[in-house]
Amino acid sequence: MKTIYTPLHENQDAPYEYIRGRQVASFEMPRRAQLVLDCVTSSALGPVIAPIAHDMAPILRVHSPDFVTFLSTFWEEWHVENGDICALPNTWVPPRARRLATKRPGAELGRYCIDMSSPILSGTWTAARAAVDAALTGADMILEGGERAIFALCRPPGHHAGRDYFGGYCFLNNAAIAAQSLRDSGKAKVAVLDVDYHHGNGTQDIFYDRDDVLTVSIHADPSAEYPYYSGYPDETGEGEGAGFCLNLPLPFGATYAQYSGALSTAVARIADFGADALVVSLGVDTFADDPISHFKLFADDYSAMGAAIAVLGLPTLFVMEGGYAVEDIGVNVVNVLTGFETAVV
Ligand code: Q9C
Ligand code: ZN
Repeated sequence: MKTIYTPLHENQDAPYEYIRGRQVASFEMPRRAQLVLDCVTSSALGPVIAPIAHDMAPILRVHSPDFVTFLSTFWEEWHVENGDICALPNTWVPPRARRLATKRPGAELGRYCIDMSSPILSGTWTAARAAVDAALTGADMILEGGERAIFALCRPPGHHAGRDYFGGYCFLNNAAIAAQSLRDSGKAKVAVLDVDYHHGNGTQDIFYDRDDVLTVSIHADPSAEYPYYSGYPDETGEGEGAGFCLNLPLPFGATYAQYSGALSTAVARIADFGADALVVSLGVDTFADDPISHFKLFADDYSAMGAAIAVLGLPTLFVMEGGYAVEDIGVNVVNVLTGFETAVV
């Protein structure tokens, strides 16, 4: 399996985030992707390839023009007012606000940002664009190269970013943009399987009214865990998309014994859907030692996870999402990918 990687992700290097009112060192950091790369390189997985630059068109198939304009121009305006300090909102749009447009970049932040874990820095746009390029290059290789599976080693992650908002360390939704690109290039039905510990709220939101992209997410019960306001089993899609969204929340403390049951349900739904291609939002923050999460998966469980996904027999694009036990995420990610490859018949 080929891995798509570029060091441009290092341009997103957040100095801090806020958890329970306290400023703490950011859990989402460049070293994450560097260590995953090291494990890929020292494994027998396959070659590492640089992404090909894509234009804005595939991004605008998923994100709104005003949001994309904001993300791509914001730093310049903020920097004039505030210098090199990273940008976090201190004001959010209240319910029933009568006016959205303002003259201040700080106020614009509160319109598009959903939390305080995702500061915008001078390099954020460069890094977010590079992550999209990695995911799109992977999608291209599946379409044109006839590859069975590709690993897009993306950073910053993407699954919390919606059509017109960012947060949860995510700016552009790499997996959703890749899924849409697969659709636009001829795959009639695409499934997104999100195994990150957190609900893939952005991906769900983007495809919620669509019957051509099935979204399935296995995650911590959102009544107790970020992103809180979505990820419940009664969210099943709307309009044309009714029945094409599946949420499988699990309680804190879930082990692979519980997780594998949800994964079987997810795989069965994707098979029943008749997907022509699969995008896996691959977070390994389900790991027992993850510093911000509460599941209990271990290294070997990730091999089993990869094998369970391979059973679908689909062209599969793995897109890196979360995972914050930095020293362990490389092994866990490579175990998923190797488990997948070993199981392929
Ligand atoms: N105690 C990803 O894994 N902070 N994002 C939550 C709750 C945001 C995680 C704090 C976590 C975002 C891609
Ligand atoms: Zn996560």
